[in-house]
Amino acid sequence: MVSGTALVYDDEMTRHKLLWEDPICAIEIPERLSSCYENLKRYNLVERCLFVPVREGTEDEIMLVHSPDYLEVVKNTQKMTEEELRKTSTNYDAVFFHLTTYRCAKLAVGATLELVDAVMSGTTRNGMALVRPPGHHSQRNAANGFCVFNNVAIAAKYAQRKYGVQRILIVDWDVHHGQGIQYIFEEDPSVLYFSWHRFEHQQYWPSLRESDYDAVGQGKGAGSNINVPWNKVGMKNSDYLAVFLHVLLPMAFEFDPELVVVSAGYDSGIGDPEGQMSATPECFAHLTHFLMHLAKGKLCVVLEGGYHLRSLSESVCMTIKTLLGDPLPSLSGEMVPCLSALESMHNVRAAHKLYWKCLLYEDLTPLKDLSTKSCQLGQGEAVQTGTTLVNQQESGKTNRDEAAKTDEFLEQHMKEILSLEPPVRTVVAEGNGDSLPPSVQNEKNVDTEELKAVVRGFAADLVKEENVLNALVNMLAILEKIVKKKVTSGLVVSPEASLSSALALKHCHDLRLQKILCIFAGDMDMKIDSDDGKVLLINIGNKPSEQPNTKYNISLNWKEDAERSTFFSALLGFVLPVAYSYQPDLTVIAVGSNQTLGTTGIALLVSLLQGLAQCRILAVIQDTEAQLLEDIAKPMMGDMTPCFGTCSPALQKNIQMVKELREQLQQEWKMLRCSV
Ligand code: Q9C
Ligand code: ZN
Repeated sequence: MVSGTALVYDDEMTRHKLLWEDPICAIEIPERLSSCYENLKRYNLVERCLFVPVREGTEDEIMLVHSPDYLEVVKNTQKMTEEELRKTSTNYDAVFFHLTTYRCAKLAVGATLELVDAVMSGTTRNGMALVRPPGHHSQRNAANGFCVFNNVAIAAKYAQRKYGVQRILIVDWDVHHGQGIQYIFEEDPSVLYFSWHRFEHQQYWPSLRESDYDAVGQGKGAGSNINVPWNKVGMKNSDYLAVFLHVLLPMAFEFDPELVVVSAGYDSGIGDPEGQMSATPECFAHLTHFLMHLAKGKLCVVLEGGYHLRSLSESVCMTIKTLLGDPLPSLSGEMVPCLSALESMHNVRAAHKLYWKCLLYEDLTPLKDLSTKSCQLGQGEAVQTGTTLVNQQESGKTNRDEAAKTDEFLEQHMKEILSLEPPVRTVVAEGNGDSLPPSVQNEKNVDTEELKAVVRGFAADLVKEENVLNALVNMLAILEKIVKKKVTSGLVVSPEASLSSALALKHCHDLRLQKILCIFAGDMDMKIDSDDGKVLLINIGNKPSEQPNTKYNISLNWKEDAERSTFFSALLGFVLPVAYSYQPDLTVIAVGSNQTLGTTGIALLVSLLQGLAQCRILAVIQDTEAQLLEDIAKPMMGDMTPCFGTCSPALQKNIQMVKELREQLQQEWKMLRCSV
C-alpha cells in the first residue's frame, strides 16, 4: 500500500504582490501563503509530510493549456516598469502583475506538477501544493480573478499525457466558479469538473450565465461539468455536506476516476470577505476524507483562493491532517440544509439526470424558478450581511470587525474540536490475532471482577460457557478504552455477536454516552430497544424486517442479491445522511452471519463512518465471519479501500426502496433531503 502525504511549498511564491491601490485585488496578499505554512509548523504537520521542493513549470507545460501569445504577454511582464505592469493588469478582470509574477506563476505550475508526479509515481499517496498566484479563473488567452496560469487544468492535461490517466475528477471547492477550468474541459468527457460557487442568480462575480446548474458540458463532454450555484450567502457545513452526499459523490463513484485533483479555495470557509459563507475548518477535513475514497486515494490538493488568514490557515491544516490519516473531528453545527441549497441541489440533479445512472430513477422534474419564493421562505436560513449598503469607509470597518470576530471564534472553536479528538489512530483487537495487520494491537485478556459482574448482571443465564464470558469481558475492556479515548477503534470477534452488541449498548448507557449509532449487517437476532433516541439502529440485513421503520429503528432490505450500485446509493443517499444528522458519540458495527455487503462494501462502510463520532468505532464480528477481520481492521487504520469500479445500474425496485425510505424519514433526519 502506498502511504504518505507530500507538501509542496516555497516562500518564493510570496514575492508576487500588488504594488498600487486596488481595492478588488488588495486581498490576494503574500501572507496568505506564509500564514498557512506557519500554522502547519505550529501543529507539527510539516515534519509529518514528505517535503517536495518546487520547480518552474516549463513553457511546453504551460502551453498544454495556454496560447503561445498569452504566454508571451506574461513573460514580458518580467522587465516592465510599474506603469507598464499597471497598464497590462487593466487588460484583464481583477488581475495584478508584479516583476516576479511570471517567475511565481511558473513556480505555482511546477509545484502542482511535482505534486502530480509524487502521487502518480507512487512516492506518496496524496498531498497538497501551497501556491500563489492561484489558477482556476485563468483561460487559454487570459488572466482573470488573481489567476495567471491555470495550475490545476495544466496538472490534469499533464497527468493525461505523462501517465495516460483515463479519468480525472477535478473538485473545485473554492467559493468562486472556476470558469477557466470549465472552458478548458467543457467538451472533454475524460475530465469530470465539479464546482460550487457563490452565484446569487448571476449577481455575483464573475456573473456568467454559464456558471448556472444547466451548464452540464458540451458535445462528448455532456454530463461531465457539474455546477452547483449558491444563490444565497451563509452556506454552512450541512449545505456543503448535503451537496457532497447527494450530488458530487454518487456521480464521482460512478465516474470512477484514476486521479482526483482539488482546486482548493478556502474562500468558501467562515469569515471570508469574498465568500460570506459559514463553513468551519473541520468541514474541509470531511470533504477531504470523502475524496480520499476515490481513485485508490490518489488525491492532489492545490490551493486557490482564501482571504481570511486565520480561517484559511486553519482549514489548510485540517485538510493536511486528514490527508495524513488523522482522526477527523466531528462536523459541528445543526445538520439541516437550507432551502436555497436544496433548490440548487434539485436543479443540478435534474439537469444531470440523463447522463448518470445514479440519477436515472430519481423523480427530478425541473423546478420552476423559485428564487422569489425561496427568499421569503429562506429568512433566517442564510446570514444577511448587509455590508453592501454602507459606504466604502464604513464597510472597511465592518469587514475588519467581522474578521476579528471570526478570529476570536476560530481560536475557541479549534481548541474545542481538537481537544475532543483522540490524538492518534489506534486499533485494538480481541480474539485470534493471526489474520490481523501488524499495526493492530492485540488486546491481552483482561480479568477484572468488575467487568465480569457487568456481564453476569446483563445476561447471567446466557453466559454459561467460559469462552462466551471471556469474549464479553474483553469486548467491554475494549469499549472502555475507546470511550476513554485511549484508542480510536476496536475489533471484537464474538461467538455471540448479537449478545455482544446488546451488552456493548447497555454498557455505553452506563458510561453515559448520549448517542450510539448501531449498524447491523447480516443476520442479527437481538431486539434492541431504541425508542428513547439513545441508540439509532440501522439494519442492513437480508431478512425483511417484521416491524415498520421508525425514527430510531430502520431496516434496509434489498429485494434481490446485494448489488454494488444499490449499496452505493444506500450508503451515500441514506446511511451517511442519517448518521450525520444524528451526530453520534460512538459507532457500533455488528456483523452477523450471511452479511451480503462483501469485503469492499464492509470496508467502505467502516471507512466512511469514521467521519462520525470522532472516529470512534467498535466492530463486533460473529465468529463465522472472522475472515472479515482484516478487511475491517484496514480501513480503521486509515487504509482506504480499493475502488469499486464502474458498476451496473441498480435494480429499479432497490433504488425505489431507498428513495421511499428517504422520503419517509426526511422529516426526522434532515440530511436526507436533496430537494425542496
Ligand atoms: N466586485 C480567487 O479566489 N473579485 N479569485 C471581484 C468584484 C475577484 C477570486 C469582485 C475575486 C477573484 C482565486
Ligand atoms: Zn475564490
